[in-house]
Amino acid sequence: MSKKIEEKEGITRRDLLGGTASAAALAGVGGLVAGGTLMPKNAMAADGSNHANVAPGDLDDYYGFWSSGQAGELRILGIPSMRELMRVPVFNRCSASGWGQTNESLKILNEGLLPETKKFLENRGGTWDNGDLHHPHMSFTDGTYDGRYLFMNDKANTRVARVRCDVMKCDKIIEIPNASDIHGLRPQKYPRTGYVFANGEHRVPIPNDGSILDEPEKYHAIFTAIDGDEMEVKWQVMVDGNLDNCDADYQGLYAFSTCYNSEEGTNLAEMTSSEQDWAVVFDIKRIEAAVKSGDFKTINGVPVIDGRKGSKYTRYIPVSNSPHGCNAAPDGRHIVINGKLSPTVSVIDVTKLPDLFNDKIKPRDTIVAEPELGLGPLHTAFDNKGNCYTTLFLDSQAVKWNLNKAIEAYQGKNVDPILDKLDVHYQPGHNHTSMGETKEADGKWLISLNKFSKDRYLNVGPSKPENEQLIDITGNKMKLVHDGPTYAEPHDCIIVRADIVNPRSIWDPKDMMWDEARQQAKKDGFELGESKIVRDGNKVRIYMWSIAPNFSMEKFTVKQGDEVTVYVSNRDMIDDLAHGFTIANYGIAMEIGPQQTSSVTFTADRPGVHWFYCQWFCHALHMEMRGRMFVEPA
Ligand code: K7E
Ligand code: CUA
Repeated sequence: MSKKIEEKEGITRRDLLGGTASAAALAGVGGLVAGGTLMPKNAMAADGSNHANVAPGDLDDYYGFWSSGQAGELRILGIPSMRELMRVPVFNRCSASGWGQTNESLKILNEGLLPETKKFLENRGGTWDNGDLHHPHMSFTDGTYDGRYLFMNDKANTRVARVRCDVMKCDKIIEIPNASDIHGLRPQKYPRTGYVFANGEHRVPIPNDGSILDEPEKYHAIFTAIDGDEMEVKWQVMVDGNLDNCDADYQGLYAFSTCYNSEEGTNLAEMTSSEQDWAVVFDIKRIEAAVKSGDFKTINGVPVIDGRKGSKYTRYIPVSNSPHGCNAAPDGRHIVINGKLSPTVSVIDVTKLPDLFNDKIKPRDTIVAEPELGLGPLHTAFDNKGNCYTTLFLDSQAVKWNLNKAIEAYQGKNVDPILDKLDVHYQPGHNHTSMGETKEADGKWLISLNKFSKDRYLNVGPSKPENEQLIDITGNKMKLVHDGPTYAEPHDCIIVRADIVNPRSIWDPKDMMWDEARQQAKKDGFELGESKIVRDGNKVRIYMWSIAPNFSMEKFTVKQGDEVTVYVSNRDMIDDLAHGFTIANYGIAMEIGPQQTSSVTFTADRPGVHWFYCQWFCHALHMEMRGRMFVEPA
């Protein structure tokens, strides 16, 4: 702890705030409260060590954006409190918000699917309702987060999604053609996003039409560049081996992917048989030139460039068997490739890549450090002092090491790059530091996302939560300050300074999210937000509004067999005043945030009286906020 901070130690946060939570008062202490450099006395654990207490009413310093793995959603946490703030449905079906049922969400979920997938889903409800979300990353401008979008992958159904940071809702999902099972995903850091790079992990035959099984040489892995503004695939590169994780440099010139299974095997023994796999480097400028000059094959409407060995568009840098994480250091120069089956990480120097692509040096000449860190290195995070933090899956540890010392050791100097090791509980996968994947890495907090919690919590049965640990990295030694259980299975997260993220509090009633509803109302002769019933053959459109605690209709009548669309426009303008619309015994439920319009379409095939009610608590008379749908028997 620095002297300056010790001088401040006698002051509690409550003293500073005069008993109320106020951002202005916090700003008045020169930011010392932020990020754990000054821990107020009332936030001290019994043993005197820091813990990451954020008092009731106080706001966190960072947003954490969390994946949820096979749960399919994005989660938002406050850091350092680790309070879960929100769940944003993306690839999952959400009962609370109606995601996967409202017309607005179904449009987003379905319009970006490939024709053959749409066909496949025809007899399966028409939409995917599962996904495997591993890697959430924010859009960048000039090497740091810009607060526009979050991008994320779906490993289960080969998709990439985007979440708008102004409302924290998913607005685009696309299925990636030619690739199979999108895993690694990173946005371009410079000059901006720009591209979103996505790895197709599993190798499949192209075309995958059932004519090929046991001819692995006809299987391919595909690296994809998506335009993050348009959410369109711009180009793809076919590579040898498979693709695992990826990252981009800080110059906008290269992208990197780890490859396990350079053997191109189809079973475990084959996939791990050779001593070395590789990292693939993609030369973005050369690839863009190839797209312009036509040096590609169009497959399923996308330019696919041949980046297999010997291609001028890629280079393969040999590293030890089965590397996993791929992390660009905030120094803008080094890329850390994490060994997984090897106890080492390999550090690539991006300034050597032009020579590599011009064949002046050998692939291994780009490696400038290869420290041995411990067993099972999976992912690496960074602070602002040239230090790296790597998860050791098998050792159940976080290891802190110095990049420059590792480079010196590789040059033959007798220095030990390892600075500290900390036990984590247990088996960490990803880790992440505050702002650590940007040039504004600030060295305050490290999160270790541990795959097992075992004995850390009350036993909840054979299914146990994962355990995510918050580690203070402001000192020389890492200090564990918080355990946080999470449900299946956050692979990855990012920690973003709160000032970068500025969502709206209520919707813009003109938002494009429900533009189809707006256009339909116009066709029906009025403005969305009015209360009307429109019959159009056997199609009935019910337009209603809600203002707490009322729906604009106490009842409406349709005929059995009608196709009914209910549009609800929430006309409340009050912060946090969401309504819901549930039709009992019809399986219908959706959320309508302040100034939002949501709609749902269903067949009224059950006659009788069906209460509809508001299921988001909104008013003292919330229970009374209801009405009847009467379905006349045919
Ligand atoms: Cu779990 Cu990033 Cu999918 Cu490593 S990946 S752990
Ligand atoms: Cu409206 Cu509850």
